[in-house]
Amino acid sequence: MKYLLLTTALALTLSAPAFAAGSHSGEHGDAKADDHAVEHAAMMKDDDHVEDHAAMMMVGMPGTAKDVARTLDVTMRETDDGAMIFEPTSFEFELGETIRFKIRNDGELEHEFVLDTVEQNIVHKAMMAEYDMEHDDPNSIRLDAGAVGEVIWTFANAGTFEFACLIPGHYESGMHGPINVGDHMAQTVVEYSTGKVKKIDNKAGKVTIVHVHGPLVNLDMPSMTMVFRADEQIVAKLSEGQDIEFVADRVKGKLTVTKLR
Ligand SMILES: [Cu+2]
Repeated sequence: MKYLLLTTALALTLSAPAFAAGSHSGEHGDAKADDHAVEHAAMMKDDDHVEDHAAMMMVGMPGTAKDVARTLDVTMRETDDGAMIFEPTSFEFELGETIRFKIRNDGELEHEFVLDTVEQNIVHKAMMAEYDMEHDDPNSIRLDAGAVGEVIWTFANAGTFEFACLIPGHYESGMHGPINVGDHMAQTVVEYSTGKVKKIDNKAGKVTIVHVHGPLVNLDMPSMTMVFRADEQIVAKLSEGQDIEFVADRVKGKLTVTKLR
């Protein structure tokens, strides 16, 4: 055990030769000094971790007012049948979006609004059950009955997160909901399908495209040979045999090429 601690201390200190020299003659005393070195190193590491945690979390980071893209009203209250709820019950955001949550406690009890991962909410909930602690971090706000407040938050990571009230018993009574942060840029990229122009019918404004590949996500169709409508401007850019990247959509009920690149 002592040897293990000594090894760790050596790895962390610049005065390694001095420790190594002393360890033969006065093993006991040196080992104690090393214990301190290790403890101190561990404490320093914890402090750093806390600072990182405050600035950037999985759920994102504190936002600034000038970046706010949307302001959303959130209410917290108890219901007649004994539940405790947030309204709305879920959120959808785009990656990088900064949201101003205007939160109102319409209930008769104290409530809080905390943004975090599901896992971290579980951890903090357990801590609150044990210590009756009160959070005061940028990702949360606690409000007395009738009070209003706001949290400005930037959702910097894609994924599924959670808003919750971690006051003992409240989460279990219904005070939590999912936050989905999507990667909109990725969706824009996959919108385009590829294919080869087989036939153009100028008069009818029709284009036959073969080897249609890619998602055509908005139409939910597999790749195949398909006939599309296209307006004059689109048709003018097409020639038979041409490989194209395009977006198709339903226009007046007909599959229509709406974008080319
Ligand atoms: Cu609550």
